[in-house]
This record gives sequence, structure tokens and C-alpha cells, in this order.
Amino acid sequence: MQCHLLLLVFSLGILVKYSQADCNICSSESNVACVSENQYQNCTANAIPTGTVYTCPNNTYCSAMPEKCTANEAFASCNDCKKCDGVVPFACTSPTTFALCNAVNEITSYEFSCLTGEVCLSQIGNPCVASVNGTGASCSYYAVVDDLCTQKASTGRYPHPNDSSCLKYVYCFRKGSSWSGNIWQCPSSKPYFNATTSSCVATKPATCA
Ligand SMILES: *[C@@H]1O[C@H](CO)[C@@H](O)[C@H](O)[C@H]1NC(C)=O
Ligand SMILES: *[C@@H]1O[C@H](CO)[C@@H](O)[C@H](O)[C@H]1NC(C)=O
Ligand SMILES: *[C@@H]1O[C@H](CO)[C@@H](O)[C@H](O)[C@H]1NC(C)=O
Ligand SMILES: *[C@@H]1O[C@H](CO)[C@@H](O)[C@H](O)[C@H]1NC(C)=O
Ligand SMILES: CC(=O)N[C@H]1CO[C@H](CO)[C@@H](O)[C@@H]1O
Repeated sequence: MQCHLLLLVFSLGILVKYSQADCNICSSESNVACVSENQYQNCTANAIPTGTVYTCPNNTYCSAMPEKCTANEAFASCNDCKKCDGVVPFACTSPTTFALCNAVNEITSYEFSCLTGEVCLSQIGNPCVASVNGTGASCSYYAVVDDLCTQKASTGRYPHPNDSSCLKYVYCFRKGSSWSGNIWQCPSSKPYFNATTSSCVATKPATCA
């Protein structure tokens, strides 16, 4: 009996440690950041998710655990987007927007934007927090890409619509009969995306956070 109780306490401890739904945040356990429910990126020494976006095997979720992808949904990260949980009175609807929740835990149409340089983070208290290098939002940056590229319908580089820090840009390309895209991070020598020239530059454009 006591042994079972200990096991339960131990399992709960693990659950709390790994089930924080961190999104776009580098995990010190795995050295990757979950960037959507089933995708992750490696992290730089500065703890910024960067480079290739890896997809977890089918029927697994990205997690902050050392094995990165898990079949156990309880350990899934990056699954707090567009969710009313009955505790936090709003839900993040994109990396930089949130909406109020109603009494039956549905997202209402009262939508608000965070200030420039902030990201939406599901937490008790303030929905918008200062973004450290474009990281930490509860919603995936990757969900917005296919929409953007369908709308642009042209190959090329575009500012990331939901990254006010200008560190990320979207490269759109044709994929069969539709449009798709990838998110790229500007290199650390030229960390900012200049929307006028569609290139990465060393000095921060005035319009960026
Ligand atoms: C990401 O990290 C893994 C494991 O350390 C490594 O094998 C892989 O080459 C890295 N990918 C990139 C794009 O750096
Ligand atoms: C994963 O699912 C996709 C879409 O259903 C399918 O095209 C792909 O072959 C699957 N991959 C594996 C390894 O089962
Ligand atoms: C943000 O990124 C820059 C450039 O990569 C880096 O120099 C800086 O230390 C980072 N800031 C934080 C708080 O991680
Ligand atoms: C982007 O680059 C152009 C050409 O170098 C420059 O004139 C412009 O000021 C830059 N844009 C911003 C917002 O800094
Ligand atoms: C998914 C999503 O809400 N994306 C938003 C990104 O930012 C643009 C422009 O700021 C919004 O129009 C999109 O709705």
C-alpha cells in the first residue's frame, strides 16, 4: 500500500515536471523546443529554437522529455493554443493574439492583440508577456505559414506575420497544386528581417520589437 502511494507521488511528480505544455521554449532535458504539437527544432546556445523543423513519428506528440516525442498525450507540449481550461479566463489564438473565454469554456469573438514585442502565453494573470527572442508563445508559429503562402501565391521571402521581433521570416514555395512555406530564423550575424529588401540585416528595423 505504502509502496503504491509512493509510486503515485513519484508519477505525479514526473507529470508535473513534464506536462507544462511549453511551446517555443527550449527544454534543458532534450535541448530541443516543441514548436507545434508534433514538431520540434534544435536550440542554439542562447536557447533559441532554430533550423530544421523535425516532425515526430505518427501518433506521437512533441514533449519536453529527453526522448522528444512521446505516445503519452499527458506529456505533450505545445497543446495550450486555442484552449479554454476553466482556470485561465482567456485563450491564446495565435502567437500574438488572445480571446476571452465564456462561462462554458468556449472561445468568444472578443479578440485582442498583444503589444509589439510581446507574445501570448497561457497562464494565470497577464496573457501577454515580453518575448525573449521570439520564443515562449503558447501557439505554434508554424500554423500560420500555409495560410500566409496561400495568400501570397508567389515564391519568395516574407516577414513572419506573428513575429514582431522580426527574427523569423517565411519562405513560400509551390508544393504540387498548392502553396506551402517554411519558417527560417535570420543568422546571428544578421539577426533581423528587413521587409523592404526581403533580406536579413544587422541593424534592427525601426518597426521591429
Ligand atoms: C539537431 O540535433 C541532433 C541531435 O543533437 C543532430 O543530430 C542534428 O544534426 C541537429 N540538426 C541540426 C539542423 O542542427
Ligand atoms: C504518417 O501519416 C501520414 C499521413 O497519414 C502518411 O502519409 C505517412 O506514410 C505515415 N508515416 C508513417 C511512418 O507511418
Ligand atoms: C537573443 O538573441 C541574441 C542573438 O542571437 C543573443 O545575443 C541574446 O543573448 C539573446 N537574448 C536572450 C535573453 O537570450
Ligand atoms: C530596409 O533596407 C532598406 C534598404 O537598405 C533601408 O532603406 C530601410 O531603411 C530598411 N528598413 C527598415 C525598416 O529599417
Ligand atoms: C493564426 C493567426 O491568428 N495569425 C495572425 C497573425 O498575424 C496576422 C496579422 O497581424 C493576423 O491577421 C493573423 O490572424
